[in-house]
Amino acid sequence: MVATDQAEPASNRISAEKLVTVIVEDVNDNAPTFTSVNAGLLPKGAERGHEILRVHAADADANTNGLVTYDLVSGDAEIFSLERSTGRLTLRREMPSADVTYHLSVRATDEAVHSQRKSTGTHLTIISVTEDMAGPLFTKKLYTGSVAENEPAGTNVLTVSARYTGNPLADIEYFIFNVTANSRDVPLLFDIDQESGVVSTSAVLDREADAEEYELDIIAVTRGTPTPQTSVCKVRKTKSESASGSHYALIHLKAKPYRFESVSVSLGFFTLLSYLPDNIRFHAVDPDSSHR
Ligand SMILES: [Ca+2]
Ligand SMILES: [Ca+2]
Repeated sequence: MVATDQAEPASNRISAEKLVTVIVEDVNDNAPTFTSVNAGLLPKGAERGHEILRVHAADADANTNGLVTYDLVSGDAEIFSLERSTGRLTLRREMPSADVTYHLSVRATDEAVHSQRKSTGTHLTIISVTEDMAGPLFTKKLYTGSVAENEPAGTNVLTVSARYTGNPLADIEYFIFNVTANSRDVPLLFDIDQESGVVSTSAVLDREADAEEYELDIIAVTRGTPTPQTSVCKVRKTKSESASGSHYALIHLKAKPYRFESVSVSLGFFTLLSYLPDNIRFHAVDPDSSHR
């Protein structure tokens, strides 16, 4: 820093120099943002301590301003335990029967000084599943959708749809309960509309930064019927490149032959699930890559 007097003429001015160190302190201007799925499966007979899912929220601030902890705000705290620092949601006690769907509210809060603390809430649906029933079918064995790379979050990719022949009018709801890339859990990059089954992006898909392959597991839950089922969709995003420079990525969703597992939900909101592991698959083709 230099201070100069305003003497005239300017050649008579005298100045003094001082070295000043400026410390920029982080302001807590970001609230945590959830990046984990908002549905989990609870298998019949799950034991005490069983991990259902891990909630995770990102916070872009530095140090304690970006350090996130988790709380279970409402919903059966006597059954579920949410580990404050890790976000692990586990069972507090053994679950002999699988007949309920639970709705939980959780909150992520950063560790900024109390007056500047920011938090975000989300809802979780925990769906009990067993392996002794069959249920509805997805309406197609092959779903195909496309989304351009760098499209904004919220771009529709495709729609999944299941019907229960026992009650074709039954309402079915859809949840994403698992997202993996190369067999590892990754942040949720897709949303599903609970009622319409429309799968959309929840972030900008960037081929260069993202994994080559994603798998997305979707469960369908039917209301108002006694027979439950579940279903799984696989998202696969593969690299390829073209000289066209058109920056376009296609995502195809493919269904494998159905394999039923699961499920009974007799109490609570939902009464029917359908479960089709390895059922559906996305392929993404990016003309930025040279080969298909
Ligand atoms: Ca923060
Ligand atoms: Ca900040």
